[in-house]
Amino acid sequence: MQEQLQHYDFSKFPSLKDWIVSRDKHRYDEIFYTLMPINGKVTGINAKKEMMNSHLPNTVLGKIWKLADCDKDGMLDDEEFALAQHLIKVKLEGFELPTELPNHLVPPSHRKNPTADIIITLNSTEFCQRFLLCILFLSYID
Ligand SMILES: [Ca+2]
Repeated sequence: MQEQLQHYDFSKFPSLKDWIVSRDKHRYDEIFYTLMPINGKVTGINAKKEMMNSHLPNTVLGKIWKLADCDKDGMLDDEEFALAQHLIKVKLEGFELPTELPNHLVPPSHRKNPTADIIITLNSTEFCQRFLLCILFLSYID
């Protein structure tokens, strides 16, 4: 158990570009749409019924709910729901839940700064080339 915990380092997963939950999201989406979402969101009651199928204790489910309901509106959209299911899976596999949702687990549509993706993916060589082109261009104008 202890060893498993060490292997499951939440911070190691690649950041913003790759939302780990998206790997299984198609499966979670299937469940999501059986819960009769309204305006793209399932109610707390419906989501909780589904979460209780995991047979995890209520205290754990409450914790998962808090982590998954990113905008704290008492409903889960498809991404929040997928995140909840992901956290349930993590817990069922014997890993501990994070006390706060690490950035890389935050659903893409709930991230505060979506442009960070672009900045990070802009590789440094490309940046240097553009920078040099700018200098060249400016020296032409002079
Ligand atoms: Ca929500």
